[in-house]
Amino acid sequence: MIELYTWTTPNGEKPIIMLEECGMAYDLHMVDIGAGEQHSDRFKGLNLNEKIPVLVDRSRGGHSETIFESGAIMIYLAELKGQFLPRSSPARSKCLSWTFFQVANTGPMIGQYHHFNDAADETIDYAIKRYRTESVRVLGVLDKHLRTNHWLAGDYSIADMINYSWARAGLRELSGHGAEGYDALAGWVERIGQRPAVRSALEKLQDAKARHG
Ligand SMILES: N[C@@H](CCC(=O)N[C@@H](CS)C(=O)NCC(=O)O)C(=O)O
Repeated sequence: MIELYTWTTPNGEKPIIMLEECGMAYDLHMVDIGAGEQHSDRFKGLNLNEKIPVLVDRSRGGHSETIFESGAIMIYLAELKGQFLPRSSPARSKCLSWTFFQVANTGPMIGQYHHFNDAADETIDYAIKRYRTESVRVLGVLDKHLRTNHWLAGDYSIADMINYSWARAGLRELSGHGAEGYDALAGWVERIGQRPAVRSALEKLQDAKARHG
């Protein structure tokens, strides 16, 4: 059985979207990061970095696999199922380029912008401006690519799934602060959000959050 440890954040949404897209069975374990559950000894045993998401695959016969970092989880599932990641390059390397673009750019930049703009206990104008400018820029890179591409890397793939949640959050947070007019990106976010697997993933996550004690 696959076990997913996650929460209702952009990084937490990615693997459940993939699991739903692949039609896989899984157990959902909610880790309330607002309440600090990621710092428990039990969770540290799964990810020393104390961050969600983590996937544990106990369906491998005699041993189990524990995978942290959302990019690694997406690639693991894609290879396990033989879906949503082309087997050979150039299609594979294109898909991996846009996958790694997400974990290296939109996640850290928008995440830091959100921290300095909304959560920090002191206002540091330089940090807010720096992360806002970079967030708007990397969203602009996605928008530019999507003006001439229906999906990020050929067919719908892990590159689209992994970029979706941060792009959706980024457009919401940065419209009116430089990310307005990204119509191609907004259209792509809308297309992904309408997919039955994506809707089901996000609903299941919210339901599990509501049930989490
Ligand atoms: N690079 C990691 C980032 C994971 C991450 O930042 N997770 C956040 C939630 S979106 C978290 O667990 N934060 C809790 C904390 O920092 O204490 C990935 O892609 O999996």
